[in-house]
Amino acid sequence: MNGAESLVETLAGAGVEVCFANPGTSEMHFVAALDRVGDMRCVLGLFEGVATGAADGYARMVDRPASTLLHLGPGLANGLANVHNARRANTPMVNIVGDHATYHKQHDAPLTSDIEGAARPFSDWVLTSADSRSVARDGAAAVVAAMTPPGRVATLILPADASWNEADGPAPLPPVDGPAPVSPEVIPDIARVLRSGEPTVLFMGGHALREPGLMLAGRIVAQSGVRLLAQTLNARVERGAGRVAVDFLPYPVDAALATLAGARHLVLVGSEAPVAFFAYPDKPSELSPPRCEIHTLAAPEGDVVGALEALAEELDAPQNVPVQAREKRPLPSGEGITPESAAAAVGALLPEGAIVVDEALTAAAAFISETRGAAPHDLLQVTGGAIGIGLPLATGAAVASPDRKVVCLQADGSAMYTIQALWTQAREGLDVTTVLLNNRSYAILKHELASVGADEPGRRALDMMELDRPVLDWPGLARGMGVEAGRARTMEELYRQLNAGLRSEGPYLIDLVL
Ligand SMILES: Cc1ncc(C[n+]2csc(CCOP(=O)(O)OP(=O)(O)O)c2C)c(N)n1
Repeated sequence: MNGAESLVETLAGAGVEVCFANPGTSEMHFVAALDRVGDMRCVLGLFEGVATGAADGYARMVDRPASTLLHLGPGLANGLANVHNARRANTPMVNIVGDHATYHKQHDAPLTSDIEGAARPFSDWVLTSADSRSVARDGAAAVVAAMTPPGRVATLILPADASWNEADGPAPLPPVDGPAPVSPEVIPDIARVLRSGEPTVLFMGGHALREPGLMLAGRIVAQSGVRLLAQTLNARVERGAGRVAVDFLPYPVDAALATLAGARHLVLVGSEAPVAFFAYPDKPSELSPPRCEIHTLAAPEGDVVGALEALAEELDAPQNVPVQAREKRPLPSGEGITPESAAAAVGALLPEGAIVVDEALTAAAAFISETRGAAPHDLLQVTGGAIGIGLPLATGAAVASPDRKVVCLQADGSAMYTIQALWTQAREGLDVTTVLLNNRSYAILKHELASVGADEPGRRALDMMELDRPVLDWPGLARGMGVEAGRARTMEELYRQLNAGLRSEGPYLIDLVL
C-alpha cells in the first residue's frame, strides 16, 4: 500500500465518504487509490470553487466532513473563497492539496508556491505530510481537527512522493471530543437576566437553529417573553410550518440597529455578538445598542443544545410551544414578476423537506419572508459573504441528501462565479431546481454605493454594476452543461416552470426574468 492508498482508506474509515475533486498530476496517486481501496464517492468539479462549495453544502447536511482534492497552490487558491464561507459556517471540511515531491521543490518548478502560507488564513489546521509513512496518521488527525466543535477547516498538504512511496496501512480515527458542556453557574445567571423583565433578545446561531435547539428556545420564550432572533447569515436553519419561527437580524445596518434598538440584554446562543458587515461613514460597527449587556449562554463550540435544555429546566419552561402555522395565501398572478411575487410562488409550491439554498442577495428578504410559513424545509445561507457559493452549495447538499428536493435561489451575478456547478449537477443526476434571479445587474452594489456615501455615480461606475451588455442566455448556459431549463417572464410561466422543475428528478434551471 502506498501513502495515497493509506490516506484514502483512513479517510473512508473515518466516515469521509465523498471527495469533491479537481485533480492534477501531483494528485494522480490519490485518484488511482480511489479505485483500489476504501469506499469513497468522488465528484468532479470543473473549478475548485465548485469542489470547495460543494464540500461545504454536503457537510452542512450530514454534519460530517467531505474531503476536497485540490491541485497545489493555484488549485487551492481557486477554491479558497468557498473555503472561507465554509469556515464562517463552522463546517467540518478536510482539504487535501497535492504538492510537488519533496526533493523537487528546490527547483522552483512553475507550479511551486507557499501552499501552507496560502492555506493558513482560511484553515483552522494546516499540516504538510513529511513522508509516506506519516500520511495515514496525518489524514486521521485532519479528520479529528475538522470534527472538533463547532466544525473546522483542516488542510492537509500531500507531497507527491508521500503519495507514491510505501506506507504502513491506514490509521484509526483518534477520539473526537464533543462540544464542551456549559459551566453550571452560567445557567442561573442567564435565568436571572431572563426573569428581570428587561428587554432581552436570545440571539441564535449554529446548532441552536436546528429543530431541537429551536424547540427549547421556543419553550424559553414562552416562559419568559424574551425575543428570539437569528444571526443574519446561517449555515443551516430548520424552519417552516410546524417549527418554532425565528426572525433574522437584517443585513442593512440601519434596519439591524432598529431591530435591536431598546434591547438591554443580548444572550448569545451559539452565535457571536452582531457587527456590521462593513463600516459606513457615521454608523456604528457594533449593532447592539451601547447600553445593551452581552451574555454568553453557549459559544459556537459549546454544547448549545445542552445549555438551552438546562436553561429551559431552570426556568421551568412549558413543554408545549406555539409553532409556525402553514400559511396558504392566494397565489399572485400577472405580467411582470417581482422578487415578492416570485417568493410567494416558491413559498406556496415548496415541497416538504426541501433544502433551500439562499444566494438571492437583493431578493433574499422577500424569499425569507414568503417561506416562513411554507412546508418545513432547511435553509442554507452564504455565511462568509463571498459570493459564488449558491450553485456549489446546492450541488453538495443534493449529493448529501438524494431523497430531498434542493431549491437554489440564485442571484445572476453570483451564479456566474461558479456556473460550472451545473455540469456537476447534470453528471451526478442531482435533484436541484435553480431559480435564477435574472435582474441583469449587481443590484446590491447600487444600494451600497449610496450607503457608503459615494458621490453621484457616473456612467463608468454604473457600468461596473450592469450585466446587460451582452445579456446572458441562462437557458442556453444550462443546456450547454446538460441541465434542462426554461424561462419565466410572467407569473403563469413561473408556475409552469416551477412545476416542471419540481417534478423533474434531475437538475433544472428556471431563468426568472425580473
Ligand atoms: C468573492 C466576492 N467577490 C465580490 C463580492 C462583491 N459583491 C457583493 S454583491 C456583488 C454583486 C451581486 O450581484 P447579484 O449576485 O446579481 O445579486 P443582486 O445584487 O443583483 O441581487 C458583488 C460583486 C463578494 N461579496 N464576494
